[in-house]
Amino acid sequence: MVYILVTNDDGIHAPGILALAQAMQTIGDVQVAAPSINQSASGHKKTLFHDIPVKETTIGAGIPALSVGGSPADCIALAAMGLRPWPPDIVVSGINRGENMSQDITYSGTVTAALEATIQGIPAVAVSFTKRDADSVEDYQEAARIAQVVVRHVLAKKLPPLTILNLNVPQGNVKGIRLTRQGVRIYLDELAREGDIVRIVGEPPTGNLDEAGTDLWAVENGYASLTPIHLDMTAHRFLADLAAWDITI
Ligand SMILES: [Mn+2]
Repeated sequence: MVYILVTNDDGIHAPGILALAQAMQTIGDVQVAAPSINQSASGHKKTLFHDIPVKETTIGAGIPALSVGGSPADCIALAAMGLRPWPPDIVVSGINRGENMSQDITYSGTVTAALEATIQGIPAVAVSFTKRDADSVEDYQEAARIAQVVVRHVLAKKLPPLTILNLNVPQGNVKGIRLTRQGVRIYLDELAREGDIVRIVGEPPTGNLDEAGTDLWAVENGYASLTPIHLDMTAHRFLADLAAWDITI
């Protein structure tokens, strides 16, 4: 029997994780380990030197779940250390409320939970849903259906070491799926200040939407975007140039 561990960064009470867990139940046994509160944009945080509250609970119709007072990556690390049955056949993270593309992936708890899984040797898929129109209804069903398709392929084919799949599904009628590379984001953050208190505000990020073949381009044009992500962050193309600097000590 296939066993799937589901996590997210929006928190254990978010609608996206319930839609994902229910979709994964059509494939195998499902357990959940997820943050107790919204941990969006927490990055690949490992909680060291602080207590982490954990609580056994359920979501939906009795899906066993661990609520974790820590980061998304903590959820996977703690699961691997014995707080969930281990190992799962796959870790699936999401469905995130909002897209995670390009440089977003270093901020995204949805993606970094998947990265933690591949560090632990488990294949992983991150799933995010683009809600492009603020007034429209959030419907995770199409993203959940597409996640099912991708997960079935991963279970059949496995993934190379330290490699995850990052799936982004646009709102509305999805035209198909495109294999993509990371595009280039443009962040529009602004500073709001009241005395000694500051806040990062501003419009949602945009990016180079015209460069064909990128994640940004695919979602902008109505396709689901599937990007393989590797944890080797070495700038391989720069190594030769760096060698030419002839640094000696
Ligand atoms: Mn989130």
